[in-house]
Amino acid sequence: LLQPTDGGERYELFSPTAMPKAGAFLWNQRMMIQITCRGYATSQFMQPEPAKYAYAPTLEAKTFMQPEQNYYAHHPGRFVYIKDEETGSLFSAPYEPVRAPVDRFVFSVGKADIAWTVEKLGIRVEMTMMLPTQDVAELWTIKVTNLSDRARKISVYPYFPFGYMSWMNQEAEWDEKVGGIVGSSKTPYQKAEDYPKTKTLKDKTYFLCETRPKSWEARQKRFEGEGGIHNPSCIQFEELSNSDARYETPTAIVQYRENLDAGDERVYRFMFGPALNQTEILALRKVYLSEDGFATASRDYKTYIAQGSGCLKIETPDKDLDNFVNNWLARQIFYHGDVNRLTTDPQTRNYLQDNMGMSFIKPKVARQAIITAVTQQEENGSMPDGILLAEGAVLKYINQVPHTDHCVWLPVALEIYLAETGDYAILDEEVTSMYGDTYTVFERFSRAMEWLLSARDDRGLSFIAQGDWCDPMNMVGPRGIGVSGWLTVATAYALKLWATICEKHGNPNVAAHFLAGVDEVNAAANAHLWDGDWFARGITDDNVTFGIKKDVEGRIWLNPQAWSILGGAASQDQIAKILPQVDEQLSTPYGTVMFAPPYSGMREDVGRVTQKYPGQGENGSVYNHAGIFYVWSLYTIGERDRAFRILRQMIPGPSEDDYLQRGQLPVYIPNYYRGGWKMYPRTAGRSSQLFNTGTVSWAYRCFIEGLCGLRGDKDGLIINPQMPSDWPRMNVTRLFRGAQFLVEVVRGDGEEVKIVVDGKVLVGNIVRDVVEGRRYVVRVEVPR
Ligand code: CEZ
Repeated sequence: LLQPTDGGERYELFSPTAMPKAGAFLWNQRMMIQITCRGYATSQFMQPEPAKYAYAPTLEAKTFMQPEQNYYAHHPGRFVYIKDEETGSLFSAPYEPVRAPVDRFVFSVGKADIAWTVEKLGIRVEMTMMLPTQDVAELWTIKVTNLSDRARKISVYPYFPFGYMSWMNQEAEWDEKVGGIVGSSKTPYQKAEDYPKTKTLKDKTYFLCETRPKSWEARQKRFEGEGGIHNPSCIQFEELSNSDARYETPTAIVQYRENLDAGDERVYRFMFGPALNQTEILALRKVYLSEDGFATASRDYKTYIAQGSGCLKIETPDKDLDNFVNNWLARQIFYHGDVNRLTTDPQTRNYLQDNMGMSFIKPKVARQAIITAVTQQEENGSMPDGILLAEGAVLKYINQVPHTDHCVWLPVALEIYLAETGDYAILDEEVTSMYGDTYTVFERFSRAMEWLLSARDDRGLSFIAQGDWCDPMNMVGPRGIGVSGWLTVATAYALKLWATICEKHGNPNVAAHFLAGVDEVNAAANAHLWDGDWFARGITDDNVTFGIKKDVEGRIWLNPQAWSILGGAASQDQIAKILPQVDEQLSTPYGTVMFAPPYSGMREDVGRVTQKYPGQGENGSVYNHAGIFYVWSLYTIGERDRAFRILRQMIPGPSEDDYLQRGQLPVYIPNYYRGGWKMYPRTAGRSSQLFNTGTVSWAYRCFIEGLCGLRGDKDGLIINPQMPSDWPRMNVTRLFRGAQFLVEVVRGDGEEVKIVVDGKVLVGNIVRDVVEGRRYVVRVEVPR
């Protein structure tokens, strides 16, 4: 079904039908594309707001990626039809639109390219897609080989549908000057004041051919004729009709007619993307559309992707795990942190968490993000719902709904950054905000923590307004009374982290002040939210506590448990009660669900989350972001086996059944897998296929600081591996502050952990004064 190749550099899938939605993604700072094994693609680019250049055949609302995206015959995609001119037989690569069973199929996902090999009728088609590092363009190579032992006559038809570009104005035709089909449109708008903005939008889509084709077609209807997309009428003729599209759905399809001797091959190159005008298209063509141009772009892009290789390589008894951690996880973090999910107003919590992951990859980026975030701190110390990253950007969609948790993520992100870099100097930097007030970073953080302390009710519980981490929990506190159980215990965690940083920065008084706050908040949580065996999720505007034993739906939620462990609200005794409840009520073979049972219908005092499909999204799925908080909390209390089990479940595989059920390749962690394991076993475990998720920064930290136990501190590197109890050994290479740590963890005979660094027994478990450029050889013996 599938396997890693090239030492884990690539993953190959051998069926277009077993996991039809399985796909992969590529990105650069201005665009991204997700493409399935069958050839369907979803892409967007920034100008500066997200826009498309290949559209659905009907008008699409402005959504970008949907969970479990459904694909239909006319979904945008990138395809090649192959016709045997002697017999008239037809197939297409990668698989759509013809859907003819092929003799051989390989979908090969690389870090810097995505490729297919498809064989049928004695013809091999190899398709490869990559992106340039700077420009918005897809670079496609299509190679066709005659595998049979006789001469063949075939036609090759690359087909890159443009879709319904605009209801105001759209057309397409072959443009001799640029050497390709160009679709032109006007982005629809209605308000006169929007006109100036639309003038500079890239409303053209180009499909450029390095080699001049024999014929072309730009009119979708004409191309398909009565045969339809699976067997287009136009392809039955000797040539395409060279017909333009005049306010008709535009498309791009071209024909190459070839006589191939046995073993002969042809290589074609194409470019696909958006542009403002012909000049821009010509410039792009000049730079890229040649063998050399592609080779240079490929080298550059590989270098770009390699910047996201991360700081950890592991060798454990679990080879599939090694593969994911060593090859794919850091890449996904790099995507998040380098392009901020391609939005101009990332949610503040996402922005901070995505960048906290960058602490392990490109710490300078993380540093800058922390500064950028506090530059947008409100005058009262709170944080806005989104961080504006482009000129003219505004808060949109979910960022117009008031959420009260954003300050929490400041110390969470900062702590990781400081642990990794030791750069406490950041705290003394002065930052003038967009409102004109000036404070040091230290002061800004303290102000944010004060705000968290202030945003509580008489009982000492944190107000929720229209949401906390859980975006769609919008009706618990719209009247300004309801409180969040999670945010309360999370406030304690944030204050605790901040107090620890204050301490290390030499501000014991401030630390003491916030530690007193921690105690106060935790006491309030215990007084009002402890339900006997776990913490409640919140209390509504009408003073109804929920997420408790007597609830039939939404009975126990993961987040309050995880964060009460982290923040200290949960005592040892309470933790001993919580963990088995989570095991029993929330565990599934695909991970730990974020609450159970899922809601079957609207609960008006909880909100939109209860209206999502049971087991989907926030309504009780295996929401990996919530799961990973729990994993981290388990590592902080030494629950190594529980932690590892849940961490491992975030990665698809390694059994074939598991892959089929999740339907996803192990090249990223998705935001959720379907829950409802007892209710709907058929769909449980199914991947959302969404690779935007705050999970990955935490997952990396769980591997580095939890499993491998190689966590930075102000003075050096703390060594505290937490191997699952059935592993005999593991080897780890960890880059840390410019030094390299080669760590071997084995089971020793002693009762205590023994650490030997460069042949000398280490007293304590911290390697101090780490020297840049040095290599440390560490051997850790852990008890059996
Ligand atoms: O978005 C995520 C957010 O990006 O949902 C998380 C939240 O913490 C992240 O910041 C949990 O709510 O609006 C919706 O209903 C969507 O479900 C989004 O909230 C959700 C999507 O999963 C994003 O892919």
